[in-house]
Amino acid sequence: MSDRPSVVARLPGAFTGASVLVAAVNETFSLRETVEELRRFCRPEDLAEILILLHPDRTTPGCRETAEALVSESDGRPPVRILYQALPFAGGAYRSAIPEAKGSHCVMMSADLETPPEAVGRMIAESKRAPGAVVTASRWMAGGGFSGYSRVKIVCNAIFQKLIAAMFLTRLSDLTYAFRLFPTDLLRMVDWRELRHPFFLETSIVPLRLGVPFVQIPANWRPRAEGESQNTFLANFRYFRTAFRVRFARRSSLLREPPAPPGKAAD
Ligand SMILES: Nc1nc2c(ncn2[C@@H]2O[C@H](COP(=O)(O)OP(=O)(O)O)[C@@H](O)[C@H]2O)c(=O)[nH]1
Ligand SMILES: [Mg+2]
Repeated sequence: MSDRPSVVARLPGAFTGASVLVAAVNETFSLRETVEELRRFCRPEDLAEILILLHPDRTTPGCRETAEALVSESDGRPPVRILYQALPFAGGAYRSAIPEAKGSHCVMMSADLETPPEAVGRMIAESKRAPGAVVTASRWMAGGGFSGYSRVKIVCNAIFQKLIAAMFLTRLSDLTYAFRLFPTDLLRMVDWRELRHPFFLETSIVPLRLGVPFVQIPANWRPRAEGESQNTFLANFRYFRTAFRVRFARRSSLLREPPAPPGKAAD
């Protein structure tokens, strides 16, 4: 039996506020600009909170100090909080925040300005129109793009996007950009498996397999001006393993165990 109707039926009927999840390891002025631009481009009532996700050991002292300063400068509109990840790596940072988020929706973005904060206001506007949808940013749509990406990387990215889109029968043009808005209930329903960068693919292809609607908006990627990426070129091959696993998984295996019905849990 298909799980599709049950998942879609459990998605929210309204947008009431976004928890913006900003993972950071070695960003200082880029993290500050990210938070300041979020406040500039979003209405305070649309942001439930900004959660800065730090690694307890690997986040640099400068990055932690910037995060602490942003928390103490915040006037509570929206609240800015630091969350130390309980699971490792980039995917683990976002996954650790899922149980904590207070918003009806969560935005996954970076602290290195490769995910332009300007687009978050546009994501929220789309989410108000379609609260049950995932709103995803695309660098391959008109109005979006890559600046400062080598030609070889752009060609590899284009080929990869087309292969995965064909596997999942989707017209979405950017399945790996770590820049999306999700209904929080959806994030809580899925049994996420990836801890590293393939989490950024898993978060597009699992909702696709579950029949969740998507809205795509353009966004411009530009390379970070500070710190280094935590990803390596060879690690990109791990994305194929994720794609095959999710493509051929039973839909029900992509979901967490549903809570036991009342009266069955006590024995
Ligand atoms: N808290 C936390 N953040 C991470 C970790 N790995 C990467 N990030 C952050 O996640 C975002 C995306 O990672 P990045 O290394 O830039 O990957 P790339 O953009 O794919 O090259 C950046 O803001 C990183 O600082 C991690 O292990 N923990
Ligand atoms: Mg980056």
